[in-house]
Amino acid sequence: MGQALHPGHEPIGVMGAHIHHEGNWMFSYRWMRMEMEGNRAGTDRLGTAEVLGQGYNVAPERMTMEMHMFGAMYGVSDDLTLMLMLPWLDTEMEHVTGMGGRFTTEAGGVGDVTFGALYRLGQWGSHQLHLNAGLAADRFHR
Ligand SMILES: [Cu+2]
Repeated sequence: MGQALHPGHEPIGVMGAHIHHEGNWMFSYRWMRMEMEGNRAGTDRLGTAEVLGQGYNVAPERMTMEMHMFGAMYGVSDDLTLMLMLPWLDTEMEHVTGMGGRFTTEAGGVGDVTFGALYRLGQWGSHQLHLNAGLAADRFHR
């Protein structure tokens, strides 16, 4: 764990909210699980029968997504920090068919790799302004 300029101030899900001193490395691992259920049309909830009644052969009922996020940060200088984020995703979705059958689909793999740079524009007392620029590489998508 590296020494950040303002350590421990941001919530765990917020990426790139701090910069590092020159020569400092930080490695992180975050785990996230998301569960979704049901269907909606706009803001209205739709039951499975209503979805199938609209002419669809299959209606999804439930989805679970797990994300393992690996991250690395490096302080090139006291003003410039580079970031790399590599997510691994596992998704499972349960479906019901118009004939009453059930099946589950699974998908997993590497998500979008993100390269980022944080540049400190200025610091006033305990406040600091920095620029967060990122580039996502989605070459893993088909
Ligand atoms: Cu860091």
